[in-house]
Amino acid sequence: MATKPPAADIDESLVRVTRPKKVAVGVPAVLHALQIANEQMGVTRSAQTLLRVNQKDGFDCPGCAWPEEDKRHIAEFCENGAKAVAEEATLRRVGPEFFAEHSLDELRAHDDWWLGQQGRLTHPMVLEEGATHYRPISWDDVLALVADELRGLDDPDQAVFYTSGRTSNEAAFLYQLLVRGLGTNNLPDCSNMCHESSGSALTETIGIGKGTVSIDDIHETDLLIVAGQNPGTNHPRMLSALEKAKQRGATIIAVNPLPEAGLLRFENPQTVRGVAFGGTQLADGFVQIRLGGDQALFQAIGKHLLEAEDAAGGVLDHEFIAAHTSGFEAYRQAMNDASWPDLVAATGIPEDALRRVGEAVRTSKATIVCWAMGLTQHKHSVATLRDVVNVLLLQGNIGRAGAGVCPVRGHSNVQGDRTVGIYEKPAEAFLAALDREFAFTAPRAHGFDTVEAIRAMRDGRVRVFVGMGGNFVSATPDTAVVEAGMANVGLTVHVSTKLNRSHVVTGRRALILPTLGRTDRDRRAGADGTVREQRVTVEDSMGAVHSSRGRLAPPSDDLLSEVAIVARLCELVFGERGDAGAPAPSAGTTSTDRGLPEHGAVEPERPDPTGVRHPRNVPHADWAALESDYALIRAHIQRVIPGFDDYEQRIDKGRTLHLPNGPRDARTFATPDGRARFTVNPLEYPVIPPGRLLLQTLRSHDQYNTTIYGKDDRYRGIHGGRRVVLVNAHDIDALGFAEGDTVDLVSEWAGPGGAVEERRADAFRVVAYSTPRGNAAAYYPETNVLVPLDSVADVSGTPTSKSVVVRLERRRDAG
Ligand SMILES: Nc1nc2c(c(=O)[nH]1)N[C@H]1C(S)=C(S)[C@@H](COP(=O)(O)OP(=O)(O)OC[C@H]3O[C@@H](n4cnc5c(=O)[nH]c(N)nc54)[C@H](O)[C@@H]3O)O[C@H]1N2
Ligand SMILES: Nc1nc2c(c(=O)[nH]1)N[C@H]1C(S)=C(S)[C@@H](COP(=O)(O)OP(=O)(O)OC[C@H]3O[C@@H](n4cnc5c(=O)[nH]c(N)nc54)[C@H](O)[C@@H]3O)O[C@H]1N2
Ligand SMILES: [Mo]
Repeated sequence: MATKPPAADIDESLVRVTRPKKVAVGVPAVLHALQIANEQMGVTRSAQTLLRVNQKDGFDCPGCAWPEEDKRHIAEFCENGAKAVAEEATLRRVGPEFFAEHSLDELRAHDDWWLGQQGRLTHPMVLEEGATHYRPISWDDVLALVADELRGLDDPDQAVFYTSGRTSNEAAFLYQLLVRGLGTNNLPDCSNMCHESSGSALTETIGIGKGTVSIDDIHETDLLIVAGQNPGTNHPRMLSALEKAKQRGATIIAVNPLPEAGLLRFENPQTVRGVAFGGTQLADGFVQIRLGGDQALFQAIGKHLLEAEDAAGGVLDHEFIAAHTSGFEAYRQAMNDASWPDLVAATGIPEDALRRVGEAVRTSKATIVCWAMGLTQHKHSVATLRDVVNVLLLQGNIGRAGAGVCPVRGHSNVQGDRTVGIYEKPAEAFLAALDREFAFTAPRAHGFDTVEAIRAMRDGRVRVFVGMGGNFVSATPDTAVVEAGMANVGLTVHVSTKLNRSHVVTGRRALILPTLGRTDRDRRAGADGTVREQRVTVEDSMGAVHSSRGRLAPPSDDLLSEVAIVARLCELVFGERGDAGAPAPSAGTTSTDRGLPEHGAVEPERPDPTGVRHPRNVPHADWAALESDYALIRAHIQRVIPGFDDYEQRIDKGRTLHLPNGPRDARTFATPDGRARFTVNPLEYPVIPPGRLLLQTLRSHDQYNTTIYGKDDRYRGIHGGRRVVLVNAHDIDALGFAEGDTVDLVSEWAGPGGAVEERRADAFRVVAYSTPRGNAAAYYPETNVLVPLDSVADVSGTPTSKSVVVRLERRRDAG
């Protein structure tokens, strides 16, 4: 069974543990990246490729969503960006012979690392019901099969369309149009498991679900709080920006249960100084907070600021509060009532230390709070982030230089995908614009997010699952439930670059549609036969959109881009220009009988802008033209989504299009009362039952989400294995274990009826590590099996991957 750890990975006696590193990056990092790149790509291709990352005429690094600096280094890449590129630009191939050689059962027995190591997918493949092996299939046949299946649904809500955040704006926009044209908003995405809590909290409080700072603000700030984020591993280019801020006199405070290397000291491989003089000390303060204690920390800061204001004044920005906010008095009252002992209990930080953080904020002229998964993957994440906003509003730290909120996104285009419509709860204004542009009526009912999609799969309500990138089976919580749910689906379809677990844990029938990645050259032939090289666009974590163009020969001539795959599906499902495709309706059948969408009160015939009359409620566009010229897709985006005026010109020659951001640009807030909102959020924090630990599931230095590059976690001193659990030495002792013991992790979750459900992950080696008492850490995705499907954040529905109650159990078979 796929949920069992593959045998090759389980001998954790092989793991070596050394002292964690205090310095991030530097020469060893560059050497390690080059070694991986050379293994995967060879020396010449490595040099060619790495020099093009994030250059103005090059491709956007698929690694993370941290923005590029305006002045780019010759090699604007980091160790982990280089690994992400090497993973994609590898010379290894997974073609029909590979699938003939390896049965599904055999592939299932391998771990994610092995699957990913096999190379790039090169041919469309089909797994027929009951078959033991995938076999090759032509593009025409495979796309016809998908289109038939989609048109044959009784109800479009029986299909689920997942997106992972590497998909370009162009592909994502077309994809959401396909989905809405079918008649559903079932568009779950990786964001649901990632920054959804940020989007929820920021939209409610400041009226936009995005951050409000630019890279210049980071450089110019006075105080940076980096909470719940490990940039040394996950956003290494951010360290250069932190270094610059630091050199200009900023104070940096790291808030984390773990002393992460990159936050403590940084050697910049791109400056001689960085390497020669032992690096810059980045964080001035390290708050070793308990898991889930951040809401309390920000309440403590707010309380401290309000007390200081009462004592001597001069702390709050009264003008800003009066002109731009609402709800201040209620917030002030709530902080007045907050109790220091509670705030201390929740954070594990003494009152005087909490007040010192408060003082740093009080005396700061401009403050930015950056965060990532440590703040978004808890039950009370939305409340926590509302309290972050409260603190910033007190001093007017939104919409001025060097100040603001900075959720640091993960996938390189996850923010762009949401901007162009990958969302299960689309806004009415967006849908109305879509309706006008494509002469149809998009469905209004909300669709499934990731967790709801899994529930529907579990309950047998999903007939077709499409994954636009990503690795749904491994990335989602409650692996056993997801695997069983997948098996309930009639057809699973994955548009992918690399082999992963979702290709081997499938629906009754399964398809693999191989596609181009960021680094691949994308040439499309137009109607006139001329072949043009295409570019795509992506949006970084700070709302800056720029173009990306791959330059490498694709892994096979037989690959279609994501855009081409979706455009062809649109044509097959909706017909050329939206008027052919399906057989003409015979008398007496409704569009639903024919498996065609029927939603809302749609007129049976509606004119389209070209004057042609169309019988059905489907979007109308020249799909073939869109496939052969992506600029035409951008023209549609420009007409549907505000802020993309002159899209084409503004991304030309490596230029950047900065999307409008009301709070940042003009202190305008698109909330119901037009003001930024102070909110009152009752304090929450996890209470750990006796004899149990609270487990966070996190990334090692050698992985990109479910893609495992290797089995080391260099900065944390773990080598040669991933099944380790990091525990405070006193807890190891108190629980009756010893360092090096092998244990099972058993999660405990009180289900709906109150009965405690248990989930088990086998064979982890216990490692003593600096983490607060009661807290533990282990790697994702091996531990996803422990995260209960119903354990999600309030409001945002994000799985609580940083907050899983576990007990350690000695392995029964251990000697
Ligand atoms: N190389 C590489 N780069 C990546 C990725 C990758 O896998 N590899 N993934 C990409 C993606 S999709 C994302 S979303 C980002 C993820 O970037 P991160 O959020 O940095 O990723 P995690 O490894 O989940 O790390 C969570 C951090 O928060 C801390 N933390 C956990 N719980 C708490 C808490 O309750 N409070 C506080 N204050 N801290 C806490 C952890 O100790 C850890 O340092 O990185 C992106 N970039
Ligand atoms: N327990 C736990 N679970 C988590 C998290 C956690 O911290 N803890 N983090 C969550 C987070 S933040 C995220 S973002 C999700 C990530 O969830 P996903 O985005 O679903 O997972 P990835 O591992 O990033 O997906 C990798 C796969 O994407 C495909 N791929 C790569 N590049 C491309 C491309 O350009 N096009 C296409 N079509 N396919 C491509 C490859 O086939 C590769 O195998 O996981 C979440 N799950
Ligand atoms: Mo993410």
